[in-house]
Order: sequence, then structure tokens, then C-alpha cells
Amino acid sequence: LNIMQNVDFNQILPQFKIEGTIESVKPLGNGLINDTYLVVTKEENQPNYVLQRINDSIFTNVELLQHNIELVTNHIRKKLEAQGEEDIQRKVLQFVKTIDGKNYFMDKERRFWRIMIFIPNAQTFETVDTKYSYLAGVAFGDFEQMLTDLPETLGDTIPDFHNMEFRMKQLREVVEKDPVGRVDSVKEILDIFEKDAERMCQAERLHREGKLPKRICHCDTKVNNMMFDANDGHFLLVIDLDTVMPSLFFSDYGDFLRSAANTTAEDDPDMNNVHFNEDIFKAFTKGYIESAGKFLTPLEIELLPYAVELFPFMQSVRFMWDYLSGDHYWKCKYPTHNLDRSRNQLKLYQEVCKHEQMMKDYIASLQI
Ligand code: GN1
Ligand code: MG
Repeated sequence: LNIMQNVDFNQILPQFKIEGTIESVKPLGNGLINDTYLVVTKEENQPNYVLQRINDSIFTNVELLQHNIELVTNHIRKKLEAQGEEDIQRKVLQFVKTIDGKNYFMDKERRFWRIMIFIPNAQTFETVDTKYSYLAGVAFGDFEQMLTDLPETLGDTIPDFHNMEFRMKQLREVVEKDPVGRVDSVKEILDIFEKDAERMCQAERLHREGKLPKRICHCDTKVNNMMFDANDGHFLLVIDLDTVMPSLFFSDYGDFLRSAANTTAEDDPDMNNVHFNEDIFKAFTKGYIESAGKFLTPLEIELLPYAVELFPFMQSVRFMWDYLSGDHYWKCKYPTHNLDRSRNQLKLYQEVCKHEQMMKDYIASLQI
């Protein structure tokens, strides 16, 4: 096998109980955090695999991370079996154990690896139309529903991950230190953050007051984390389970619209391209309320428009934090990549805010 990015796959792959003869290993997808490879086997009747190097500077507790994922996938698999689902292999991720029976492998360089079975005949999208948005809405509601009775509580893979108060604190700390001297150039943006910070932190306050529960969410519901059948487009499964953990329930709803209802990519440097797509909002919301409406509280439903505003705002703050820190978190292709991402998400936030009344009216119309 070839050696890619200084990785000797011959050291890693034999550690896992994979079946078939390995033909090739090549990079897969465009994740911004982990490195992902497709492992192709020669035999027709053997699966292909997805090998991932877990970014352990972000997921510092790999043991907990993999434990969470195992609990979640096992739980979903049981539910699907009980429902008599026939296509289980394509409806939930299946991780492959190592020869020692573990769900990850640490190599000599202390790099962490995991393998899952490749989902055949499936596709992901970077953008969605209204039909897929509607399906995604139903799917995320169902996904959360299946996890409402998970018997064990999941650990916080990344503590305070979607906690807006924490994200503001992180930002303020880096602004204070200004380690790479970029603060002066972004003062105007920082002022906008500060102006709206208190309003954006209302969910954490409501949680502290006991009014808003934290339950198990996916916490990374970008469009490209869902898979659909390659032939007829029916929804298959939710992937990228790294951040499945207790969070505010409207997390997944808000975060999906952050990527799906943006009329351009999250890193488009031309802010004139950034608008909020009302039709995508409506289609997704319809699907989500149809499935999740059964278990959301009235307050959670009331806060849905707020969630659509919160996620681009939070993402803008997070990208800015990384920009001011010197770009250690997200992979960057050029020096102001994180700055462009931050400006893009701030513009999206401002666009969403203009649609607040429309969102409220639409949600109210669905519940009648
Ligand atoms: C990261 O791993 P990926 O690319 O799906 C990030 C999300 C951000 C997203 C922005 C663990 O997701 O929270 O919304 O980038 N995941 C983590 O593109 O920080
Ligand atoms: Mg992803």
C-alpha cells in the first residue's frame, strides 16, 4: 500500500477485524476536523471501509468519544431491528473492532484510528433543495426521537460545545491576549458580537433556570452529514457522530439551517452571495415539526426561530476566535480563510434576523 501524508496504512489496517483483501486507500470527503480515507477491498462480496484518523487535539478523550458513538449506534440498531427495518446496514453506522476488541486503535505515533463499514450506493450533498430539506427535517426529528430513551447518559465529548456563553468567553479571552495581532483589524465585527451577545445567550440562562432541558443531540447537523440513497434519493442515515452529546434540543434544527438555508457556502468571501433561503427554511421546519413536534416542549418550539439566528452567530464567533488565535482549529486554505468564514456567518445571522417574523408566522401556521 502507498504511504499517504506520512501514514503507513500497513501498520494500521491489520489491527482491525476487516474482511477481504485491501486494494487501495484514498482520501475521502471534505471534513474539516478528522482525516478520512476510503479503503477499497478486492472482493465483490466484501464491504469497503472508511478509515478515520480522529483529531485528538479536538476530541481529547477518544475513549469517551468512541464509547458514546458505540452506545448511540447500538441503541439505534436495536430500534431499527425492533421496527423490522430491512436495510439496517445502510441505516446506522457500523464500527469495526480491533483485534483486541477495542473500538479504536492508537498507533506508535499516538495517532488514533477507527474504521467503519462504508455505506454502499449512498450519496451526500453540499447543498439541498426543498425536497431533501423536508426529508432532512423528518430525519433529524426521528434521530433525536430514537435517542430520547437512551438508557445511559452520554459524556460531554467536547464540554460546552454549543454553549454560547462559553463561546463568548473564549472569544473575549483571545481578544484580550491578541496572540497574532489581528484584533485591531476586526474591531467592527467584535462590536457587533458584543451588541447581540446577551440576547444570543438567552438559551443558557433558560437552561440554568430549569426551563430548557439538555437532551441528546447530534450537534453537527451540516447538510453533508446526511446520506441519501443514490438511486431514488430516500433518506438513509445521519453520519459523523463525533459530537453526539447532551445539548439544547434546538441545536440540530438551528445548525442544519445554518448550512442548508445559506444561499452560498459558509466560506464564500463575497458577502453579497449570503442570503437566507426561505423555502429551505419552510421545508425543513415542516419536516422537523412533523417528527420532533411530538416531543418538543412549547418553549422549545417557541425558540426555534431564535435557534436559526443563534447558530450562524455562534459559528461566526467560533471562526473569529480561531482567526484571532492563529488558525489552529479549522483547516485553512489561505491566511484570511477563517475571517471570511466568520464574516459570512455574521452576514447570514443578520439576514436571518430580518426573517424573524416570517419564521414565527410559519411555525404558528404549522401547529394549527
Ligand atoms: C466542524 O467536522 P465538521 O467539518 O463536520 C465543527 C462544527 C462546525 C463546522 C463548521 C467538532 O464540523 O461544529 O459547525 O466544522 N465540528 C467540531 O464547518 O468543532
Ligand atoms: Mg462532517
